[in-house]
Amino acid sequence: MPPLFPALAARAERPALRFGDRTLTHAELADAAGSLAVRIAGARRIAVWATPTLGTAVGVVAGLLAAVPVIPVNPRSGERELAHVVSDSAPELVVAEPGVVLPPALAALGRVDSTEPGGTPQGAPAGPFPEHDPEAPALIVYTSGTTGPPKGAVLPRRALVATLDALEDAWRWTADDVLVHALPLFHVHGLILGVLGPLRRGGSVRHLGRFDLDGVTRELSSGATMLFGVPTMYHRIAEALPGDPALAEALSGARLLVSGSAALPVHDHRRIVAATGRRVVERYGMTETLMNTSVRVDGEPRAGTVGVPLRGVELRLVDESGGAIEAYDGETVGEIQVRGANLFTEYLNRPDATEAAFTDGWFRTGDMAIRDPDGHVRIVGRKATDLIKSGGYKIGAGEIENALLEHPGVREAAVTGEPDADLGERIVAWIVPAHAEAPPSAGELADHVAAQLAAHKRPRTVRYLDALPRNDMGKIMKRALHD
Ligand code: MCA
Ligand code: AMP
Repeated sequence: MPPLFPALAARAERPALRFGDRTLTHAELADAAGSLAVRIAGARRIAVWATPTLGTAVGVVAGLLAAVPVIPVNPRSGERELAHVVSDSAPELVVAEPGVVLPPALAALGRVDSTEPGGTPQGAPAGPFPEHDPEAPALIVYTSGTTGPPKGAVLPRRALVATLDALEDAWRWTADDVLVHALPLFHVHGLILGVLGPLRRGGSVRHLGRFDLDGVTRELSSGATMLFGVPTMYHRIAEALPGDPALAEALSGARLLVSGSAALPVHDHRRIVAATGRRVVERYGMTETLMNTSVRVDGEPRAGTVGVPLRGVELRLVDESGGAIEAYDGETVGEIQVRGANLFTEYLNRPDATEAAFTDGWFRTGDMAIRDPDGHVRIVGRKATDLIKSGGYKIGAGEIENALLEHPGVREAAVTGEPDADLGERIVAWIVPAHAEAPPSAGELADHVAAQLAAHKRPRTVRYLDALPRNDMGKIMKRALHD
């Protein structure tokens, strides 16, 4: 297979990565990742402690060079979630920034500090590394389901190439593009699109470390051409624009603004266009499928749609009886199913879940959509009410319920998502306290979930009840909660 990162192989002297004041050219990245690759070569799998830093990018690229599968780990994982990811994926080594203190769950693994070129002789040999098998696992990315702990989606090299090259086509993405973003590096959006994307094109990325409007303004005013974000970020931009002319000017100069991971409300699309003259392009993807559709830069601006299938992606809508819907009528709703080289190969250690995810070779996304006469896809909802999208993160109600039930002050718990202007949906916990006279506070329950699972999975609202509404079978009736 030709190199995943041609500019790296060619040792280009152009900037590749910038995190804060630390930068690497493609040639320097070849050295840094190449020398790290030598140290991890032969490992069965590695975890990368995915702080939003240069070392994470170097660690992941090193894994790809050495053909060692990489598990990017949320550095804010709570205890239970981290223990699950580590025992399920069984990495041999963990790559982390020098000096970072790792939690006990990772202590038993060998640790390798991510390197910078300063620590390596210039021009250190970056190989030779094994021949790369396109079907071999490149990354294992954990993603939540409705119940149970997150599953590891095994992403082969072939899927990374397919998705990144299809986006090159849809977005006219080139080596001249300079991307800015502030997305976490343990999910597809921030890591595969946001770091590996620019590297594959031979362009560059500037990561802000954390999202803030000043950083977006600064970078788009000083050479950055593209912005990637989740709808929460664009919502915050839309809110700020009327009082922030510098932000408006910076955005007006951008070549491409891309939103994904959840639906961007049309109201926010409109406010951004009105203040900047630039439209936001939406694309639709999933951890298991990488990118499926996008509005094309050379196509019609179509706010409220996720565009058309990307090159190489087959997409169909299927009705409840499993029949393909032929209509492009802007009204017949069906489940989106996809097929193509962009798909994952399996859920790690979960043949049952893998089998259930496919039907006749088509992957069931669980997203419900309609198709306009011109082929544009509009997502109208999702099949599972127990999946919540908050801030662009996919969160399963079941895992939060399980964590809440372990709190001694909780007798019964149900979790739902409620519309939220900023987060899209916010997590609401419905609690029957163990002792009505002394219920655990909302803050205590949020801290408990953050410590067990992850900060973004914490309930933002807690409502207390005497009993949960249940049907004759004893099943919690979640719809009745909101009534
Ligand atoms: C607050 N914090 C806490 C607690 N409360 N920590 C521990 N315990 C608590 N009880 C901390 C947080 O850790 C954080 O620290 C700070 O408070 C604020 O966190 P939070 O409230 O979560 O921030 P937010 O304002 O809600 O964040 C909004 C966000 C974020 C920045 C938009 O949601 C985000 O980064 N979303 C991106 C999600 C994403 O990339 N999804 C892609 C997956 P501190 O202040 O230090 O940070 S989807 C995907 O990949 C598919 C393929 C696709 O289509 O893209
Ligand atoms: P994840 O599993 O975290 O990768 O999230 C994938 C899910 O995010 C999809 O199944 C969709 O429900 C949702 N999603 C991603 N992009 C979009 C978008 N542009 N509009 C609406 N939903 C989206």
